[in-house]
Amino acid sequence: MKRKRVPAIILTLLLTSMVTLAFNIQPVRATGTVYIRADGSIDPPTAPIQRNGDYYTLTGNITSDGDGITVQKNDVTVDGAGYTVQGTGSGTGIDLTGRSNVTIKNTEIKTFYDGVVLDSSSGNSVSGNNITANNYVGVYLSSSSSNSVSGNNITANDENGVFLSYSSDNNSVSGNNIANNGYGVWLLSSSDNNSVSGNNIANNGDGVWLGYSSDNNSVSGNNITANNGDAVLLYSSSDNNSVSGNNITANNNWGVVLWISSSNNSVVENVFAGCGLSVWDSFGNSVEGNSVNGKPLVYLEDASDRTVGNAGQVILVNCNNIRVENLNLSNTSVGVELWNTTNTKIANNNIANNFYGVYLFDSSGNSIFHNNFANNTVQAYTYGGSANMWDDGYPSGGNHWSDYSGTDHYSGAYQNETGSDGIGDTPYGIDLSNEDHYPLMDQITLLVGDVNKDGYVGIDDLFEIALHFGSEIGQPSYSRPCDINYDGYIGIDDIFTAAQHFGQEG
Ligand SMILES: [Ca+2]
Ligand SMILES: [Ca+2]
Ligand SMILES: [Ca+2]
Repeated sequence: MKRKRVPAIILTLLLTSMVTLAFNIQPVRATGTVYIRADGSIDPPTAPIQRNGDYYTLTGNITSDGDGITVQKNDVTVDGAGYTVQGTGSGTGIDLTGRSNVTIKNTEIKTFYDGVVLDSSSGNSVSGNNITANNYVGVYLSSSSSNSVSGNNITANDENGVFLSYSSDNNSVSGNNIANNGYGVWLLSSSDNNSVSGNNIANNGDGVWLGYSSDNNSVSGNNITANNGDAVLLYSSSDNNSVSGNNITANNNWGVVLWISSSNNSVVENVFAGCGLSVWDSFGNSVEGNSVNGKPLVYLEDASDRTVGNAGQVILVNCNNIRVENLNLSNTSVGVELWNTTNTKIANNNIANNFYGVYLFDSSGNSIFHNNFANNTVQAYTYGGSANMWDDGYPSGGNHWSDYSGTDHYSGAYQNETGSDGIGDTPYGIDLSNEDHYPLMDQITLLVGDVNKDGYVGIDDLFEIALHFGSEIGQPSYSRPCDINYDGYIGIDDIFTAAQHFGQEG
């Protein structure tokens, strides 16, 4: 077979266009790892870095399918001048292993395994960089102390934005934007005396974790917002830490959790909105001056014989005989939490739109009735064999539950007598030891005497009671809202009680 010959002119045209293409559309060529050697030299010398004494300035982008820049000299500054150090998913963007007093600034560091690594490094500064889209951690500190990570934009890293581990102490993480990472900031494994302050920590899996004996750290003045899990979690013997002055808003799970032997921490003057505090087997913590949805976060430990006043959330640890009444405990992580608490009364509250309405750990012998439980993800959660009273007997009744699906055709203590009574005919079950025997069909009103629930105790409320005067539970004329004292009879004391609240608004 005779080969077809390609005419020379076509070959020439083809080659010309290929050469033109090669010049016009340059593929991203890996420059490979650039070293700043211990003697101060740049290796390879063709790398786009200009040296002026101990000051190294990038003059172009660096791409590498291994590490980006490895710094082997102490006491130098690497100024990215806005250029990019880019990887291909493996290696470290800028490696400061074993370094001291090195500054990395103004650099975009992206798509490595880790963005910046400090291992056994001290006194270094990582500031004003854009550290993004790395496969593992944005800035990783291991066994490193007295370093500063500040003013960086640390986003979209798969695992952590900033990770301090293996006894990384006395470091400062401040003024960074730490967003859209797998997790925000982790301090683990005996990382002590670090400061995490003035950061914006948003839309991460969790905000800040302090775990495994990480002590004496400070988390302060941060904006911790819209993280998918917890805003701040202290766990596993993380003690003597301070969480203060943070804005903690709209995180999907807890605002602050003190979990598993995290003790003697202070949680002070934080502003929670749409979330709050939880405590799990942790004691001796100081919780003061915090607010939840604009109202005080009430935390009592080892307290007894007290009434909770105004509150947006109530946490009781090792308490006895506390009264939690007439409160609106809504739109937070948990409305009321009881840990090893007994003999406490939770009554006449609105408990709505929380993750947990009421959360009881090792807490028995408490009375929870005449509350409105509305649209909490978990209305009531009990743990550790807690056994409590969820109603006030018959006819006084239990709570209103927005997810109760029973009907009301009968009356009587056994709900087997003819005539409805405003109480569900079947119990509302929580678990084997916890059951509301007399769930209320209608929401209770926190304003006593406001029969028609218009937020005011007026003459129409008194007329309404008078209209049903003399009727008994089970009779068609009986109206539970008019039975102000819940005794199954609409009588003169109901009118008197309502009259005492005449003119009140709520
Ligand atoms: Ca009934
Ligand atoms: Ca009214
Ligand atoms: Ca009555």
